[in-house]
Amino acid sequence: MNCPVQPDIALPCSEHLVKDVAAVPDSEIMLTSGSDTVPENISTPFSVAVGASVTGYINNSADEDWFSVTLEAGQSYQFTLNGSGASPLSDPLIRLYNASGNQIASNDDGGPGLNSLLNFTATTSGTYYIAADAWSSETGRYTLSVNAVAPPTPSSPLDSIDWGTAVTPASNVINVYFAANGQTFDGVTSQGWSRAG
Ligand SMILES: [Ca+2]
Ligand SMILES: [Ca+2]
Ligand SMILES: [Ca+2]
Repeated sequence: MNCPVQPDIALPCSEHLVKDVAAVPDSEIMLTSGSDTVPENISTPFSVAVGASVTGYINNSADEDWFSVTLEAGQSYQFTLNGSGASPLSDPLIRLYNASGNQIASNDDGGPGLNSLLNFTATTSGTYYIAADAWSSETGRYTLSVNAVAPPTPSSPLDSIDWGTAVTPASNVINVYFAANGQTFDGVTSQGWSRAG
């Protein structure tokens, strides 16, 4: 399929381009129920590369479509599953399986609307399977995407300061001191972090 390259424009043939990446057959892509061609187990011949997308179809209430994906230990990834195109899948559900085909993560509505978004940091390098599914018996077309992302930002130590006390500052400045027991700042003597109260 020769499609013109027009970045930032939703091309009519853009979905053919993503189809070609993963080589999902037309019988899966075209809007025909009952023509499921993407297996729901580790025998699937289809894959999706990191940084790529694939389009398919949830053909019936029992359908799941599995795509192998190679992940690297220590790398964080974001998987999205969105209803797309004509007859879009109305309520996607995304599942992540390990190399043995055991589910290790899933997400229903983490994306916009009822779409799915799953963040995952791999602890083991190798083959995983990312699967398109529907929350219930919905059928329809989907686009599944895999992207490497920066790891989640560590929690700020300030997040731990939540004693349920309303603070009404006299200005827009709140001073926070991490002080050892007995140290005094702003007229307040610390009781240390090991003591409650
Ligand atoms: Ca399918
Ligand atoms: Ca399937
Ligand atoms: Ca959903």
